[in-house]
Amino acid sequence: MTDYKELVDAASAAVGNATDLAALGALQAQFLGKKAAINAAKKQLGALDPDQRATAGKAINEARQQIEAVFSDRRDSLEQAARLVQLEAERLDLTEVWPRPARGHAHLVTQARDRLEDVFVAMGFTVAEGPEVESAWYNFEALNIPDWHPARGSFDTIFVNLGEPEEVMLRSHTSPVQVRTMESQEPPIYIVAPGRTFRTDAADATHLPAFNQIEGLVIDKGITMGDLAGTIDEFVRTFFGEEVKTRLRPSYFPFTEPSAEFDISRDDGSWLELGGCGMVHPNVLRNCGIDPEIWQGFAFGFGIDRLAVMRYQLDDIRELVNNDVRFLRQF
Ligand code: FA5
Repeated sequence: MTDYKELVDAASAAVGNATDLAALGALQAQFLGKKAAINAAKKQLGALDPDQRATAGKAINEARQQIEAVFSDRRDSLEQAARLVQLEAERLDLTEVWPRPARGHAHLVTQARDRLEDVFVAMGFTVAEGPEVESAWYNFEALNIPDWHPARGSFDTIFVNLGEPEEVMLRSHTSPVQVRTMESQEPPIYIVAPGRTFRTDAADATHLPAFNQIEGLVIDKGITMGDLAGTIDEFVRTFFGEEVKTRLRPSYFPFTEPSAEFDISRDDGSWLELGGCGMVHPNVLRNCGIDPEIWQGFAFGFGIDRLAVMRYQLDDIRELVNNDVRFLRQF
């Protein structure tokens, strides 16, 4: 009877050195395959006495089981290692890229517009809108500017090739939204209407052909010029700071009477024109179906781009549309 312990130890040592499943498979053929020592021993059992055969057979089976157990344990751990390698290889890196690419932000005219809306909404106004392509009725006539009126020329209007000549245009101011609002809402009315406006103006340090205005309109009972002055003063102080002063200067607009231009004070003591304003002309109220004997109101309109230039102390209004990222990033 052969001592099989050596064989089991040899298998165990060899298996311990197998570092992958392929190597283990080769060893398995060597220790448990047809030509393996353990199987050769089995074949020789027939030559033994029945007594010895039983004992030897039992020893061979035990040794075989031990060798199989050695292989099975090793296979388990190699398979587990192979799974980990595969998992690692297939792993998707879902962590964020760091440092993060820089995020964009709203353009400074949009920021100014948003802030203006906030300031007026806090004062009890709602935000209204109107189309950028307008008819002569909304842009001029309803606003008390008939086609013979010299003020029509001062708006440097960009006409659209539609309908009768000079009948359809890109709106030259946000004042048409006054008319649209009064036509569709019953007073009292407290609205602001920011939006894009267009004129044939050539671009220079203080002009753009496409710019932004914000319109304000209040229609209620017993409204006076004092309410207008107070509203403008309140808005300017909220937007620019307590130290900034406002003043109204007599002016002329066909759609307001009396009319004024409003200025804000600058650090050096000079004044900067921000926009126009006045008490809504009775003809405008009538054109919109509102009885001027019962309702009064004021309106104002000013340039948002000019306001941004003032607030951020820019040298040239064209900076706002050059789209130079190095400039825009600063705000
Ligand atoms: C008007 O447009 C009137 N609708 C304002 C108004 C509303 C008066 C309600 C009374 C009652 P004006 O043409 O002055 O007015 O323009 C108003 C403001 O728009 C100017 O003060 C200026 O801030 C801005 N603005 C005008 N043209 C340009 C331009 N080409 N580029 C940039 N801003 C401009």
